[in-house]
Amino acid sequence: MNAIASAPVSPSSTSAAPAEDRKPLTKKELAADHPTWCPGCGDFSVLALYFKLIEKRRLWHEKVVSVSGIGCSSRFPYFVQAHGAHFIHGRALPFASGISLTRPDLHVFVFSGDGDAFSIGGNHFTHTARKNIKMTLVVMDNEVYGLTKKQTSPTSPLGYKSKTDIWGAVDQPINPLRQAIAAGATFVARTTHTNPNHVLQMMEAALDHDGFSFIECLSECVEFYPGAFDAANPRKGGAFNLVPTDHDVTDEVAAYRLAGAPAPGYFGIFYRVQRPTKNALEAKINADAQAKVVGLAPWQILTKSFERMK
Ligand SMILES: Cc1ncc(C[n+]2csc(CCOP(=O)(O)OP(=O)(O)O)c2C)c(N)n1
Ligand code: SF4
Ligand SMILES: [Mg+2]
Repeated sequence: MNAIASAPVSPSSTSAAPAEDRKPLTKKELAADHPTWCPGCGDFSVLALYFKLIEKRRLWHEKVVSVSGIGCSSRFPYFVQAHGAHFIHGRALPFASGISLTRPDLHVFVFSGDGDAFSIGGNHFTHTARKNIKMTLVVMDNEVYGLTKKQTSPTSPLGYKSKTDIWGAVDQPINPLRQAIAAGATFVARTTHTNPNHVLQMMEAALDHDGFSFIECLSECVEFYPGAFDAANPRKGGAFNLVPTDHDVTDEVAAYRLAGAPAPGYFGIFYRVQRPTKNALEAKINADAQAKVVGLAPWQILTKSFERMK
Protein backbone atom coordinates (compact mmCIF):
# COMPACT_ATOMS: atom_id res chain seq x y z
CA MET A 1 0.00 0.00 0.00
CA ASN A 2 1.15 3.51 -0.68
CA ALA A 3 -0.03 6.69 0.92
CA ILE A 4 -2.35 8.80 -1.22
CA ALA A 5 0.39 11.35 -1.86
CA SER A 6 2.92 8.89 -3.24
CA ALA A 7 1.80 6.93 -6.27
CA PRO A 8 4.05 4.00 -7.13
CA VAL A 9 5.31 4.07 -10.69
CA SER A 10 6.08 0.78 -12.40
CA PRO A 11 7.45 0.54 -15.96
CA SER A 12 3.93 -0.14 -17.22
CA SER A 13 2.31 2.70 -15.31
CA THR A 14 4.18 5.78 -16.41
CA SER A 15 1.54 8.38 -17.07
CA ALA A 16 3.45 9.54 -20.17
CA ALA A 17 2.37 6.48 -22.16
CA PRO A 18 -1.11 6.66 -23.69
CA ALA A 19 -3.50 4.16 -22.08
CA GLU A 20 -3.79 2.03 -25.21
CA ASP A 21 0.02 1.53 -25.34
CA ARG A 22 0.26 0.37 -21.73
CA LYS A 23 0.28 -3.30 -20.84
CA PRO A 24 -2.39 -4.35 -18.32
CA LEU A 25 -0.97 -4.61 -14.81
CA THR A 26 -0.08 -8.12 -13.74
CA LYS A 27 -0.75 -9.74 -10.39
CA LYS A 28 2.97 -9.47 -9.67
CA GLU A 29 2.91 -5.71 -10.23
CA LEU A 30 -0.22 -5.30 -8.13
CA ALA A 31 0.76 -7.45 -5.15
CA ALA A 32 2.34 -5.56 -2.25
CA ASP A 33 2.86 -7.18 1.17
CA HIS A 34 2.04 -10.89 1.41
CA PRO A 35 -1.47 -11.15 2.92
CA THR A 36 -1.44 -12.00 6.61
CA TRP A 37 -4.86 -13.66 6.60
CA CYS A 38 -5.27 -17.20 7.99
CA PRO A 39 -4.79 -19.93 5.37
CA GLY A 40 -8.18 -20.61 3.78
CA CYS A 41 -9.72 -17.23 4.71
CA GLY A 42 -12.30 -16.12 2.13
CA ASP A 43 -10.68 -12.69 1.89
CA PHE A 44 -7.87 -14.12 -0.30
CA SER A 45 -10.38 -14.74 -3.02
CA VAL A 46 -11.68 -11.15 -2.97
CA LEU A 47 -8.11 -9.80 -3.24
CA ALA A 48 -7.27 -12.13 -6.16
CA LEU A 49 -10.39 -10.99 -8.02
CA TYR A 50 -9.66 -7.34 -7.36
CA PHE A 51 -6.28 -7.89 -9.05
CA LYS A 52 -8.09 -9.62 -11.90
CA LEU A 53 -10.51 -6.68 -12.21
CA ILE A 54 -7.66 -4.16 -12.41
CA GLU A 55 -5.88 -6.28 -15.02
CA LYS A 56 -8.98 -7.03 -17.11
CA ARG A 57 -10.32 -3.48 -17.09
CA ARG A 58 -6.89 -1.95 -17.66
CA LEU A 59 -6.93 0.25 -14.58
CA TRP A 60 -3.61 1.82 -13.63
CA HIS A 61 -1.76 2.05 -10.34
CA GLU A 62 -2.14 5.80 -10.16
CA LYS A 63 -5.88 5.69 -10.90
CA VAL A 64 -6.95 3.16 -8.27
CA VAL A 65 -7.54 3.84 -4.58
CA SER A 66 -8.37 1.13 -2.03
CA VAL A 67 -9.68 2.39 1.29
CA SER A 68 -10.62 0.41 4.38
CA GLY A 69 -11.45 0.72 8.06
CA ILE A 70 -10.22 -1.79 10.65
CA GLY A 71 -10.66 -5.55 10.74
CA CYS A 72 -9.14 -8.61 9.07
CA SER A 73 -10.84 -7.70 5.78
CA SER A 74 -9.77 -4.08 6.22
CA ARG A 75 -6.10 -5.07 5.98
CA PHE A 76 -6.84 -5.22 2.25
CA PRO A 77 -5.09 -1.97 1.11
CA TYR A 78 -1.77 -3.18 2.57
CA PHE A 79 -1.75 -5.95 0.03
CA VAL A 80 -2.37 -3.78 -3.04
CA GLN A 81 0.39 -1.90 -4.84
CA ALA A 82 -1.63 1.25 -5.58
CA HIS A 83 -2.93 4.25 -3.67
CA GLY A 84 -4.64 3.21 -0.48
CA ALA A 85 -5.41 3.96 3.13
CA HIS A 86 -6.07 1.72 6.11
CA PHE A 87 -8.19 4.19 8.01
CA ILE A 88 -10.12 4.32 11.30
CA HIS A 89 -12.60 1.60 12.33
CA GLY A 90 -15.94 2.36 10.65
CA ARG A 91 -14.71 5.55 8.98
CA ALA A 92 -13.58 4.29 5.58
CA LEU A 93 -16.62 5.70 3.77
CA PRO A 94 -16.27 9.38 4.76
CA PHE A 95 -12.57 9.19 3.96
CA ALA A 96 -13.33 7.64 0.57
CA SER A 97 -16.08 10.23 -0.02
CA GLY A 98 -13.52 13.01 0.23
CA ILE A 99 -11.30 11.28 -2.31
CA SER A 100 -14.16 10.60 -4.70
CA LEU A 101 -15.47 14.18 -4.58
CA THR A 102 -12.10 15.84 -5.04
CA ARG A 103 -10.53 13.38 -7.49
CA PRO A 104 -13.24 12.26 -9.93
CA ASP A 105 -10.53 10.73 -12.16
CA LEU A 106 -9.81 7.99 -9.60
CA HIS A 107 -11.58 4.67 -9.13
CA VAL A 108 -12.42 4.51 -5.45
CA PHE A 109 -12.94 1.11 -3.83
CA VAL A 110 -13.73 0.56 -0.17
CA PHE A 111 -13.18 -2.84 1.48
CA SER A 112 -14.94 -3.35 4.79
CA GLY A 113 -15.99 -6.03 7.22
CA ASP A 114 -19.54 -6.55 8.45
CA GLY A 115 -18.63 -5.00 11.81
CA ASP A 116 -16.74 -2.13 10.23
CA ALA A 117 -19.52 -1.30 7.75
CA PHE A 118 -22.71 -2.02 9.68
CA SER A 119 -21.81 -1.66 13.37
CA ILE A 120 -19.47 1.23 14.14
CA GLY A 121 -19.71 2.50 10.53
CA GLY A 122 -23.45 1.97 10.13
CA ASN A 123 -24.32 5.67 10.01
CA HIS A 124 -21.72 6.34 7.32
CA PHE A 125 -23.11 3.47 5.26
CA THR A 126 -26.56 5.08 5.29
CA HIS A 127 -25.35 8.56 4.41
CA THR A 128 -22.88 7.57 1.69
CA ALA A 129 -25.62 5.51 0.04
CA ARG A 130 -28.22 8.28 0.13
CA LYS A 131 -25.74 10.85 -1.19
CA ASN A 132 -24.92 8.52 -4.10
CA ILE A 133 -21.21 9.30 -3.97
CA LYS A 134 -19.37 7.50 -6.75
CA MET A 135 -17.40 4.59 -5.34
CA THR A 136 -17.63 0.83 -4.88
CA LEU A 137 -18.05 -0.62 -1.40
CA VAL A 138 -17.28 -4.32 -1.03
CA VAL A 139 -18.28 -5.66 2.38
CA MET A 140 -16.49 -8.94 3.07
CA ASP A 141 -19.22 -10.40 5.25
CA ASN A 142 -18.08 -13.28 7.46
CA GLU A 143 -20.88 -12.74 10.00
CA VAL A 144 -18.41 -12.32 12.86
CA TYR A 145 -15.74 -9.97 14.19
CA GLY A 146 -12.68 -11.86 12.99
CA LEU A 147 -9.78 -9.60 13.95
CA THR A 148 -10.86 -9.32 17.58
CA LYS A 149 -11.40 -13.09 17.77
CA LYS A 150 -15.07 -13.92 17.60
CA GLN A 151 -17.61 -11.42 18.82
CA THR A 152 -21.19 -11.28 17.50
CA SER A 153 -21.49 -8.96 14.49
CA PRO A 154 -24.61 -7.24 13.11
CA THR A 155 -24.93 -10.00 10.51
CA SER A 156 -24.34 -12.98 12.86
CA PRO A 157 -27.40 -15.23 12.72
CA LEU A 158 -29.66 -15.82 15.71
CA GLY A 159 -28.21 -18.52 17.95
CA TYR A 160 -24.59 -17.93 16.87
CA LYS A 161 -22.32 -18.58 19.87
CA SER A 162 -19.53 -16.06 20.33
CA LYS A 163 -17.48 -14.47 23.11
CA THR A 164 -20.17 -11.78 23.48
CA ASP A 165 -23.12 -14.21 23.23
CA ILE A 166 -21.95 -17.35 24.95
CA TRP A 167 -25.49 -18.74 25.00
CA GLY A 168 -26.14 -17.81 21.37
CA ALA A 169 -27.00 -14.50 19.67
CA VAL A 170 -30.46 -13.18 20.51
CA ASP A 171 -30.45 -9.97 18.43
CA GLN A 172 -32.13 -9.90 15.04
CA PRO A 173 -29.34 -9.64 12.42
CA ILE A 174 -29.48 -6.89 9.83
CA ASN A 175 -30.00 -7.66 6.17
CA PRO A 176 -27.23 -5.74 4.34
CA LEU A 177 -29.05 -5.69 1.01
CA ARG A 178 -32.31 -4.40 2.46
CA GLN A 179 -30.40 -1.82 4.49
CA ALA A 180 -28.64 -0.59 1.32
CA ILE A 181 -31.85 -0.40 -0.71
CA ALA A 182 -33.69 1.44 2.07
CA ALA A 183 -30.79 3.90 2.47
CA GLY A 184 -30.94 4.88 -1.21
CA ALA A 185 -28.03 2.94 -2.72
CA THR A 186 -28.32 2.90 -6.51
CA PHE A 187 -26.48 -0.41 -7.06
CA VAL A 188 -26.92 -3.37 -4.73
CA ALA A 189 -25.43 -6.80 -5.40
CA ARG A 190 -24.49 -9.99 -3.58
CA THR A 191 -21.84 -12.58 -4.26
CA THR A 192 -19.72 -15.16 -2.46
CA HIS A 193 -15.99 -15.82 -2.33
CA THR A 194 -16.45 -19.43 -3.46
CA ASN A 195 -17.63 -18.37 -6.92
CA PRO A 196 -14.71 -16.38 -8.44
CA ASN A 197 -16.34 -15.73 -11.82
CA HIS A 198 -19.37 -14.28 -10.11
CA VAL A 199 -17.30 -12.06 -7.79
CA LEU A 200 -15.49 -10.63 -10.83
CA GLN A 201 -18.78 -10.15 -12.69
CA MET A 202 -20.24 -8.19 -9.76
CA MET A 203 -17.06 -6.09 -9.39
CA GLU A 204 -17.15 -5.21 -13.08
CA ALA A 205 -20.82 -4.21 -12.95
CA ALA A 206 -20.12 -2.11 -9.85
CA LEU A 207 -17.17 -0.41 -11.56
CA ASP A 208 -19.40 0.49 -14.51
CA HIS A 209 -22.06 2.02 -12.27
CA ASP A 210 -22.07 5.81 -12.04
CA GLY A 211 -22.90 6.18 -8.36
CA PHE A 212 -22.58 4.39 -5.03
CA SER A 213 -22.29 0.67 -5.70
CA PHE A 214 -22.54 -1.83 -2.88
CA ILE A 215 -21.53 -5.50 -3.00
CA GLU A 216 -22.09 -7.87 -0.11
CA CYS A 217 -19.50 -10.60 -0.62
CA LEU A 218 -19.83 -13.61 1.67
CA SER A 219 -16.30 -14.38 2.83
CA GLU A 220 -15.78 -17.25 5.23
CA CYS A 221 -13.81 -16.80 8.45
CA VAL A 222 -12.33 -20.29 8.68
CA GLU A 223 -11.01 -19.55 12.15
CA PHE A 224 -14.10 -18.27 13.98
CA TYR A 225 -17.06 -19.19 11.79
CA PRO A 226 -16.11 -22.16 9.63
CA GLY A 227 -18.85 -23.51 7.40
CA ALA A 228 -20.94 -20.33 7.71
CA PHE A 229 -21.74 -20.29 4.00
CA ASP A 230 -21.76 -24.00 3.13
CA ALA A 231 -25.46 -23.66 2.29
CA ALA A 232 -24.46 -21.35 -0.61
CA ASN A 233 -21.64 -23.57 -1.84
CA PRO A 234 -22.54 -26.41 -4.25
CA ARG A 235 -19.18 -28.08 -3.47
CA LYS A 236 -20.36 -28.42 0.15
CA GLY A 237 -23.82 -29.64 -0.79
CA GLY A 238 -25.36 -26.14 -0.87
CA ALA A 239 -27.13 -24.15 -3.59
CA PHE A 240 -25.85 -21.12 -5.47
CA ASN A 241 -29.04 -19.52 -6.69
CA LEU A 242 -28.77 -16.61 -9.10
CA VAL A 243 -31.20 -13.69 -8.95
CA PRO A 244 -34.09 -14.88 -11.18
CA THR A 245 -33.70 -13.68 -14.77
CA ASP A 246 -37.16 -12.09 -14.76
CA HIS A 247 -36.30 -9.88 -11.77
CA ASP A 248 -36.60 -6.18 -12.66
CA VAL A 249 -33.49 -4.54 -11.15
CA THR A 250 -35.16 -1.12 -11.24
CA ASP A 251 -38.07 -2.32 -9.07
CA GLU A 252 -37.18 -1.26 -5.53
CA VAL A 253 -39.99 -3.22 -3.87
CA ALA A 254 -39.17 -6.39 -5.83
CA ALA A 255 -35.49 -6.00 -4.91
CA TYR A 256 -36.37 -5.56 -1.24
CA ARG A 257 -38.61 -8.63 -1.32
CA LEU A 258 -35.95 -10.76 -3.08
CA ALA A 259 -33.32 -9.61 -0.56
CA GLY A 260 -35.45 -11.10 2.21
CA ALA A 261 -35.18 -14.66 0.88
CA PRO A 262 -34.06 -17.04 3.65
CA ALA A 263 -30.43 -18.28 3.72
CA PRO A 264 -28.60 -18.98 1.48
CA GLY A 265 -30.62 -16.40 -0.53
CA TYR A 266 -29.86 -15.23 -4.05
CA PHE A 267 -26.73 -13.95 -5.77
CA GLY A 268 -26.45 -11.24 -8.41
CA ILE A 269 -27.66 -7.69 -8.93
CA PHE A 270 -30.76 -6.93 -6.86
CA TYR A 271 -31.13 -3.23 -7.57
CA ARG A 272 -29.63 -0.84 -10.13
CA VAL A 273 -30.99 2.59 -10.99
CA GLN A 274 -29.53 5.84 -12.26
CA ARG A 275 -29.78 8.92 -10.03
CA PRO A 276 -27.54 12.03 -10.14
CA THR A 277 -24.40 11.56 -8.07
CA LYS A 278 -23.26 14.01 -5.44
CA ASN A 279 -20.09 14.25 -7.56
CA ALA A 280 -22.03 15.58 -10.56
CA LEU A 281 -24.30 17.87 -8.52
CA GLU A 282 -21.38 19.44 -6.67
CA ALA A 283 -19.31 19.78 -9.86
CA LYS A 284 -22.15 21.85 -11.33
CA ILE A 285 -22.31 24.11 -8.25
CA ASN A 286 -18.53 24.60 -8.50
CA ALA A 287 -18.65 25.33 -12.24
CA ASP A 288 -21.50 27.85 -11.79
CA ALA A 289 -19.61 29.60 -8.99
CA GLN A 290 -16.40 29.67 -11.02
CA ALA A 291 -18.20 31.11 -14.07
CA LYS A 292 -19.14 34.14 -11.96
CA VAL A 293 -15.50 34.98 -11.23
CA VAL A 294 -13.89 34.39 -14.62
CA GLY A 295 -10.98 36.77 -15.22
CA LEU A 296 -10.63 37.79 -11.58
CA ALA A 297 -7.42 37.26 -9.65
CA PRO A 298 -7.67 35.14 -6.46
CA TRP A 299 -7.39 38.26 -4.24
CA GLN A 300 -10.30 39.87 -6.13
CA ILE A 301 -12.44 36.75 -5.62
CA LEU A 302 -11.58 36.88 -1.93
CA THR A 303 -12.49 40.58 -1.70
CA LYS A 304 -15.82 39.87 -3.45
CA SER A 305 -16.57 37.11 -0.95
CA PHE A 306 -15.81 39.41 2.00
CA GLU A 307 -18.03 42.13 0.51
CA ARG A 308 -20.90 39.63 0.25
CA MET A 309 -20.55 38.85 3.94
CA LYS A 310 -20.82 42.51 5.06
C1 LIG B 1 -12.91 2.61 17.59
C2 LIG B 1 -12.60 1.15 17.63
N1 LIG B 1 -13.42 0.34 18.30
C3 LIG B 1 -13.17 -0.99 18.34
C4 LIG B 1 -12.05 -1.49 17.72
C5 LIG B 1 -11.76 -2.97 17.82
N2 LIG B 1 -12.08 -3.68 16.59
C6 LIG B 1 -11.12 -3.83 15.63
S1 LIG B 1 -11.69 -4.67 14.30
C7 LIG B 1 -13.21 -4.84 15.02
C8 LIG B 1 -14.32 -5.60 14.31
C9 LIG B 1 -13.89 -6.31 13.10
O1 LIG B 1 -14.95 -7.02 12.53
P1 LIG B 1 -15.30 -6.86 11.01
O2 LIG B 1 -15.46 -5.44 10.62
O3 LIG B 1 -16.48 -7.76 10.75
O4 LIG B 1 -14.00 -7.37 10.25
P2 LIG B 1 -13.38 -8.83 10.15
O5 LIG B 1 -12.22 -8.83 11.10
O6 LIG B 1 -14.40 -9.82 10.51
O7 LIG B 1 -12.95 -8.93 8.72
C10 LIG B 1 -13.27 -4.25 16.26
C11 LIG B 1 -14.47 -4.22 17.12
C12 LIG B 1 -11.21 -0.60 17.04
N3 LIG B 1 -10.12 -1.01 16.39
N4 LIG B 1 -11.50 0.72 17.02
S1 SF4 C 1 -9.54 -14.59 11.71
FE1 SF4 C 1 -11.06 -15.15 10.16
S2 SF4 C 1 -11.41 -13.31 8.94
FE2 SF4 C 1 -9.48 -13.04 10.08
S3 SF4 C 1 -7.88 -13.72 8.66
FE3 SF4 C 1 -8.43 -15.47 9.95
S4 SF4 C 1 -9.99 -16.57 8.78
FE4 SF4 C 1 -9.84 -14.52 7.90
MG1 LIG D 1 -16.50 -9.67 10.02
